[in-house]
Amino acid sequence: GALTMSTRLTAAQARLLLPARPADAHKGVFGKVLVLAGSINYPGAAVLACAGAQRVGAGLVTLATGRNVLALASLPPEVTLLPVAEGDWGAIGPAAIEELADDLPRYQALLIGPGLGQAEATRSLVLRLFGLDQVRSRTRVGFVAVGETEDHTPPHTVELPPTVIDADGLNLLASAHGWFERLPPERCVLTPHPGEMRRLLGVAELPPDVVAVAAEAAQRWRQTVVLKGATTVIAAPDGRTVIHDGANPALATAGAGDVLAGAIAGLIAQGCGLYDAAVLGVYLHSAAGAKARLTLGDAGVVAGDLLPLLPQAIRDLR
Ligand code: NPW
Ligand code: AMP
Ligand code: MG
Repeated sequence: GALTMSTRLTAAQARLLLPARPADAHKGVFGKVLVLAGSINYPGAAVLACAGAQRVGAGLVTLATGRNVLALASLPPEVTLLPVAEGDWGAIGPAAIEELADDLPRYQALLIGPGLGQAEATRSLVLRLFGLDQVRSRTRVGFVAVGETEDHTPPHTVELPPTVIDADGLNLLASAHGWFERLPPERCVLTPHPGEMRRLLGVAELPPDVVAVAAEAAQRWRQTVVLKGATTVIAAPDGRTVIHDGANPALATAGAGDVLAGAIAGLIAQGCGLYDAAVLGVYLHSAAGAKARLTLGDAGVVAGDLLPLLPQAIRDLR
């Protein structure tokens, strides 16, 4: 179908967004990322997201996840750990908010969602982080307030750093009525694939004009939106949009989105604005995918193959 007019993402545009890399800098200059991700079912998504942030140049990446998930995840040794309390079946639960809240101000970027799962305990934590624990559920029968059923601890107000929300972070948000009214405005990047976008919008099917879908959502939600696919649209709350046409079957593989979410968070930690980080992250991720396709081919590339290619994509852009 026809798409609303939008500019196409170019290398020249992406180049202008690269964060500076002063030779005499120390790691603190390049920012700290906290990744809240992973579950017993999906430890790998947390690993890929952390590595994505490292490989675009973040100074330090910390993974916050359940203690048992840590045992399953084969993390790069450079990733530091914030083990948090687990509820049933290893799901991260609301008790983790105490452990997280104390630590959050140290980070320049937060990523919530890759592989988190959708356990009730994790839902309770994520909604509480966004101050949504007192609103009504949109999916459950009878519209029961979340806080009424799960626990009776008082609501928390947590100051979040600039935050990338992906995967189950999006699915859990979508389960709360009026979720976008509670997010701090212009503070988040949402990175849905079409399935997650349907859940956020509460629709069975997306209209074919993905540019309009992303642009309207970004303005209504007052957040940066990355609507992913063979064609990816990045939209800002102020109405800016850019399309990236990077159709590449090598990228149609599990975990590719987890790497992208980490990369965007890693760029935010280095001082990129939210929209700029989203645009540059999509560009670098796609460039790494193109390199993987050149060297390995159309089939059999795995998301982990993208990781060492991200630094090369940055080098090529300079
Ligand atoms: P359909 O088939 O069209 O109705 P889910 P997930 C749709 C983690 N992972 N175009 C499509 O729906 C993630 O981080 C962990 C059109 C499809 O069936 C999450 O936390 C990994 N439709 C969790 O798993 C590696 C599209 O969405 C449905 C579309 C679940 O995430 C894998 C699938 O989406 C994964 O990243 C497109 N381009 N893309 C690990 N190794 O630990 C998707 N859809 O149900 O949200 O499941 O994306 O796999
Ligand atoms: P996710 O579905 O969350 O794992 O995200 C998949 C990532 O891979 C997104 O960044 C998509 O844009 C990208 N991707 C998936 N399939 C393709 C494709 N055929 N061409 C280009 N990019 C793709
Ligand atoms: Mg995903």
